[in-house]
Amino acid sequence: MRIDQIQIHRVRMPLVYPFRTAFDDAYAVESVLVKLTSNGVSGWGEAAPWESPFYCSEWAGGVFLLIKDWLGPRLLHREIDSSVQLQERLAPFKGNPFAKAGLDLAWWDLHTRIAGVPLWQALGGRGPEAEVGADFGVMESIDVLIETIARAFQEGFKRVKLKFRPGWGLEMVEAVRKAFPSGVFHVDCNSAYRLSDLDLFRQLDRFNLAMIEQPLAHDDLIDHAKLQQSIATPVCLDESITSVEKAEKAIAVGACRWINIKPGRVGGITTAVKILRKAESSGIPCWIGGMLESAIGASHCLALATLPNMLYPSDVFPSERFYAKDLGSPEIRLARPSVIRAFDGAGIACEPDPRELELRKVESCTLR
Ligand code: OSB
Ligand code: MG
Repeated sequence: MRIDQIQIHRVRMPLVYPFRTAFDDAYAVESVLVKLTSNGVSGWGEAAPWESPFYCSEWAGGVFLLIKDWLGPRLLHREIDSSVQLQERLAPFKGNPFAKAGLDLAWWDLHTRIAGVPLWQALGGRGPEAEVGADFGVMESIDVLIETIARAFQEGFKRVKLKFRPGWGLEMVEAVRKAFPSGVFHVDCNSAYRLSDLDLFRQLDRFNLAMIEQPLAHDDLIDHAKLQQSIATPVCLDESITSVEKAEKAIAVGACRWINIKPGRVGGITTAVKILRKAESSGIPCWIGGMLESAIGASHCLALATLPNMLYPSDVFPSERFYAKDLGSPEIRLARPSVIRAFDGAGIACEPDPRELELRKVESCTLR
């Protein structure tokens, strides 16, 4: 298909409550929406690296500029008939997986809309539904956290992810495990620790966590491999897996026993699927992570979450958990406890709500 037009919007979406992690206390999520148009049909993508380079080295303002000045012009007025071709055209630009993913996701939505099939089906999903988990950031107190977790288990969530950072660490996990002796939990450290904290992770072993997500530096593989050799709890990599090559190396050196795949962080759906296949053939299970995307990016995540070898509930959430009104329409809702169902229709079957987009837009541009 020939890419006739590329529209880019940087948006700022206020959260209903602050999301506190090891890298930031966030009150809003910044994200970049990308619309590719071919022959009058459009597809949408989303890149949500957030407002500042705290999670990774990219940020929404930079992603906007990069797509506008460099990546977009490489695709505009060209025949891009496969996602492999799209990735090849973007390959000369080093790194910047979120920016590339914005375009890759939009291409997949466009391609599957033209083909008239749902994205999950085109990718080889098991069905339109995927299991999702609950996820809680740092809270006012451990008591509040425990009440919140109790509610999540009552609502039927099968696993709970806990943010873990200095001051909200071992003691918190100990209290949670005591309150819920058989609950499935894992912690996400968002790269706040170093190998010199090995003793802390050895102590975590007694709490029978499903995994420890990204304990060490955001770009490290070697120390994670050393850590994994020294503890029983599986290590799951998030930040460190930024490409197919990084995933291959992580697996080769034994840096993890799980991989959290975020289509944004790995450069798109095309690369996410490759990582998933490589992991599967190496006996490494995966699950889908999230960046608090709007329903648009969340729909792409959900489509990936329906694939085989996704063996842990995903971080895809009902819109209302984070947003008073989702920028994407329709909004994401639970189909039943712990399960979200992809929207019926071709592609992701989700688009920005025009009024909401107008309200949340920070800057926009159209390449034609
Ligand atoms: O590390 O997985 C992460 C949100 C923003 C940036 C990074 C991360 C997260 C989450 C939230 O953990 C996942 C979610 O609740 O969707
Ligand atoms: Mg994470």
